[in-house]
Amino acid sequence: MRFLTAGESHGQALLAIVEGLPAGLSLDAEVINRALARRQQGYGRGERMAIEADQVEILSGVRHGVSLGSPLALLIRNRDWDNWRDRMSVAAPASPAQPDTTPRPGHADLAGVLKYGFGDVRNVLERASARETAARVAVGAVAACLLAEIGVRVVGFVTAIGGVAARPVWESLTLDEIRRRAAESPVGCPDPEAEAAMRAAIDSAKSEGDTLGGIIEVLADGVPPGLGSYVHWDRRLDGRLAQALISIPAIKGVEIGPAFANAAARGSVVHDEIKPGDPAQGLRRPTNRAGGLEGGVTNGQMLVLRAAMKPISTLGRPLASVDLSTGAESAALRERADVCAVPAAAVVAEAVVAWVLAAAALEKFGGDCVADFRAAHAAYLERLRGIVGGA
Ligand code: EPS
Repeated sequence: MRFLTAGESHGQALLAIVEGLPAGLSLDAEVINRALARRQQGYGRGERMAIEADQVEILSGVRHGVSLGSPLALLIRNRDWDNWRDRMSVAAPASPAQPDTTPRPGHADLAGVLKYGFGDVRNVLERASARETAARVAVGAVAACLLAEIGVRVVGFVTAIGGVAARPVWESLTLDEIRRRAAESPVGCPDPEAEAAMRAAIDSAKSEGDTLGGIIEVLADGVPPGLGSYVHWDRRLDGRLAQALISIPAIKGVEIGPAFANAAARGSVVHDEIKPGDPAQGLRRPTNRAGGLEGGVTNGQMLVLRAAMKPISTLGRPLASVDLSTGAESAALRERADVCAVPAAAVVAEAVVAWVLAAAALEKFGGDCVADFRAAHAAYLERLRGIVGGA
């Protein structure tokens, strides 16, 4: 299963094409729209989100609410396109707008103009924009539908904004409860006590023309052991998950389980002992410090991933830059932008993890149609039940 996206931030639309989705999967645009709406929310978002009301149009691959096994084409129109028809026109305009020539430190601006030979930073920032993540959320919502067929659930939420960290209240909650709390929180965080301090940090950054990053956690339960493989570097699921997470704009670090704390501890208190007794496998793991992955393969434990997001690079009080048209020092370009998009990035992180897990599950269980996929999954779990003492 694979997908591609297309679209510029202020172009006509975003488009995603998903290939390899099995036939027989119930798909409802409203399920995708709910994920899109979650991504649009979050304290600290800018004015753009008041313009957009992201809705998916399923153009192909579904008939009568059920996937056909043919390519799925998903379209999300940009409402803001109406305000950008001239500046973003496909055909050459009669009188072109002034180019943007002062790249923002931290954005793709400078690297992009150097790489592609552009004289206008806009040619870079339109595609480098995090607007593209709306398409990934739509694709991730489809992946989550496939995962639900085998009882896998994924949830992403915020654990820190700026320097404000939440208490780990979610450790005693079900994934559904975490999801509910995160969805109700304006900062996407299941700890209501941290919320006020996070909002205050965002307000303070905004009033000073500044921006904030934060930390996201993604959990997945119901993940069967055996997704991914240790046989080649590019089949290791830890690597694939880290790549997917770090490909989200502004994500700069990924952690699997408490990886950085583990690095400071001894092996005897890091590795999860194996004990007899779980009804599903005959084995159980009293701890989960591996974050659900050993040897690049899922081990049947809860998947625990964290991602660090840097502060957004478009600042109200811009940093120093150079005007590429003159070579003179100049403040970096100032665009309308978000102060903090960590809550939105948590929804994106959930989507990309769902995608990687769905793709890995499809590799493991195969199937041109969902019934085959489910049957292979059930047969596999049945084999695992007899594994202890049977080998
Ligand atoms: C973004 C800049 C802002 C964000 C945008 C990402 O957009 P605009 O320049 O139109 O105000 O709102 O994010 C989205 C549009 C979105 O849907 O998440 C950037 O420069 O990356």
